[in-house]
Amino acid sequence: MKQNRRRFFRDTALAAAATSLIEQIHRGAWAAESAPRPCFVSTWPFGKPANDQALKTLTRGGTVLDAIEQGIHIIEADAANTSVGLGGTPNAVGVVQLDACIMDGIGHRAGSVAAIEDVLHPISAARLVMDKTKHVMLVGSDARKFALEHGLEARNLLTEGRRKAWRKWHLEQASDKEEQAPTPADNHDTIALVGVDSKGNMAGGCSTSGLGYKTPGRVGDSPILGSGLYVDNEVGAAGATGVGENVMRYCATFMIVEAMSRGASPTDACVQTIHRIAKKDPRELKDLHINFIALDKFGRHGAAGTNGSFRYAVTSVNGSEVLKPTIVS
Ligand code: SD4
Repeated sequence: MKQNRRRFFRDTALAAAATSLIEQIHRGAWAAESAPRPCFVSTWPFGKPANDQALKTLTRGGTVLDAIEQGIHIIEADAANTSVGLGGTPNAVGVVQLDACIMDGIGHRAGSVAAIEDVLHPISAARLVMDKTKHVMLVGSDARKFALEHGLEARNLLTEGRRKAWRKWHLEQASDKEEQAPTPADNHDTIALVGVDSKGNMAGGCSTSGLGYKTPGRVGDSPILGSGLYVDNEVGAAGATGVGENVMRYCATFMIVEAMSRGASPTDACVQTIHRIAKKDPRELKDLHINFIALDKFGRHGAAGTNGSFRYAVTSVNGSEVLKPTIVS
């Protein structure tokens, strides 16, 4: 009898230990020691200076949310990038219309603006929506009015270079020439930036002028929570770049974070999501133009995309680097 009881306790203890081990593996807890925190991950090589700024902001005492906002400012103010903020590619009638969102893991808060014009920092407009209103999303001229009333800088974002390129495209449209709109592969460079601080708190942001020469009023995935960006403070965060229509119909970043919550590594979560989308979508993989970054609570990162040219930037105390993601083809 005594022996049976002893065996029972021993077996129960063993089972509990095994369950806890499996849970820890699933939660990625084993990676916690090897992945440095804080860590910032962003889309494309141009995300590197945004990551660097984010880390600097955090080091100087800002929150991970401040770090995301200030990191994205760098790209929004850089006219060299033709798909974000200043110097962004206009829509079909030559107007730069921007989309952005921000998410704070703490409190699961979010703010978003869509089809906003003449505001240099749409990411800050999104943050103001989050911080100063009871709402999550403002759009169009009212979003612009709100942003300017709250002190954001008004700016003509259409640079001469972008205006000329648009004019050329516009004239080609009007003539009998074959359509010369930029192909999806060369006209999307959204910044999605996600980060985790040393305590495991997470935030993310996304900012873009969207697909070049889009129909006026068109809103892409970037300001849509769960599509262009998603953050779950208990699990991780993910961001997207590519053809928004092929992201937002699937709530792709939500899907990625959910996959991580079930134990997938960040890269596997991105790859699984691409396969899941591809299974449903009539397009071929190479025509989907969907690319994702992911970061979990433990500082592990990963990415996958269908564009062979997709790259992502990672920054931690160990330095900044541009990495090749898993290309799904
Ligand atoms: C959009 N997803 O508006 C954005 C464009 C983009 O990299 O990602 N560009 O569809």
